[in-house]
Amino acid sequence: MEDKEFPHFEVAIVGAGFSGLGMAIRLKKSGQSDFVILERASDTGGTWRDNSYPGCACDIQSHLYSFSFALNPNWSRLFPPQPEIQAYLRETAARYGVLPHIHWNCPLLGAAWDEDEKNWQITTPGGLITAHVLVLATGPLSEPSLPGIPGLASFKGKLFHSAQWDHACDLTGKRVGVIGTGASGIQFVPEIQPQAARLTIFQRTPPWIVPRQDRPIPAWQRALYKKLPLAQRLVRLKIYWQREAIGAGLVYYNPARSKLIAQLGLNHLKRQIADPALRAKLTPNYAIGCKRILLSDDFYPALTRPNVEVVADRVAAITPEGVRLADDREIPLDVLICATGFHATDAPLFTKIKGREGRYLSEAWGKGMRAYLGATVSGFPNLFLMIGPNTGLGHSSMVLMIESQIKYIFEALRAMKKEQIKAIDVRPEILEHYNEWLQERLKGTVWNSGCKSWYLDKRGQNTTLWPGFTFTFRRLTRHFKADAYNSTL
Ligand code: NA7
Repeated sequence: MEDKEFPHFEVAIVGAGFSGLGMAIRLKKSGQSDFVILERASDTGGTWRDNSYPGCACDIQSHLYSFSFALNPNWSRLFPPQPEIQAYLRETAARYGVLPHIHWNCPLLGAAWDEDEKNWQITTPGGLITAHVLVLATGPLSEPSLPGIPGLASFKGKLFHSAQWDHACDLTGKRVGVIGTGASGIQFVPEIQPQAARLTIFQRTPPWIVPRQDRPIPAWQRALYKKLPLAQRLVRLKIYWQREAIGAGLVYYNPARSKLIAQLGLNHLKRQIADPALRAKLTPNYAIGCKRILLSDDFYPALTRPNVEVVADRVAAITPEGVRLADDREIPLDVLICATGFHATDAPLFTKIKGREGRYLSEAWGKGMRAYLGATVSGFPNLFLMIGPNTGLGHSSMVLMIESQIKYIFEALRAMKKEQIKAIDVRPEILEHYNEWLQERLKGTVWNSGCKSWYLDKRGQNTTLWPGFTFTFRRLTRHFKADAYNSTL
């Protein structure tokens, strides 16, 4: 196949969320314009576009949840609400001139490595394009996961996932069911509770919840940050180190210390829930931090309202009328909302990326996701992943990890250009060794302390989180490690 028949780009980035836009901005800032962004939707923002449920906000403080090169003095609250994050991303993309590079409504349907041409052949609804380098900036929280409960499809009422919120669905006076009490569920429950006639929360595992203590950022502070950006940088730095300190507690798991920290959550629960039976239902029985620690001041109070019931019994089936519990109790519903998370370790996209010798990413990851520095996979030349395996954080802003990856990928591209390298492919033994090191380090962390969470794949392997500080990852990714790769000139 002659690639000159098709539009060709030096770099194709898939996804216009935080990481894809950040990568594109880096290229643009260096004067490069031979790149395209393939975006499946019609707006920027990625997960911050899709998750538009009521009350959606980030649980990392605003000042740390932005690019280091584009601080935003206008954040209205300590924790940024979803519409502000989305607006920030849109404005930043526009400011740096990357919007014209975006092909909208253009999902990647498939990508195959062409060994002869040393290119990626990328199939889109608009036809084939080729790119020397493919960057998957699709994020781990982009494919909503519906629960595999029998009968889900038979439900006759309205059913939707929290990441695909049906804003046309008026919940006023309705019998509403919510499956899931993770980060998403606990944010929208207090928002919809006043509207619903009855609200039933189906909880499988109680989360650890600690006070959120969110508040508006006063106008004078915003004015100060605008006038004196250094002031905002100092606040950011303070938050950064506070969060790294929390990270130490998660990475170096110590059961005795963990029990002390858990007291924060138990006190919060005790303060907000007076009913001992409800409190017992909501008390977690695993180490704090093993699943993501949630921040909320209004979830527990919402559960005490007369129109709310927390059901901790197992859901046996979904029926056309509602939910049937394991003890045969039927709960009739008009609306069922699944706040059941994402395909973080088994995204359908993995079955669409075909590397050397016709091997799909899903096959290469048959025993679990792995990528050198979360970015490169053996047998997939010139492919870079952003927020790839084991780059997630349990304690701080993902933007920090994204910026480290941007730097690494940018350095790689620069080295390839300088040395006139056509293809780089991470050496299998390097990837193997790196992954062994990661898994060894993860053994001592709270995430591997015995609970089930989305951080673990179906084999129970932690393939999502970075077992350390953000500055360690930054140090490791500061320079492109050419020696770790087989290069084709
Ligand atoms: P999460 O954190 O993955 O939470 C999903 C919730 O849904 C959690 O309470 C799950 O219970 C529950 N769940 C999932 N599947 C089922 C089934 N089959 N039956 C009953 N309950 C189920 O997703 P979120 O969207 O809340 O948050 C995702 C991340 O986004 C979050 O961590 C932040 O980093 C941002 P479980 O605890 O597994 O028993």
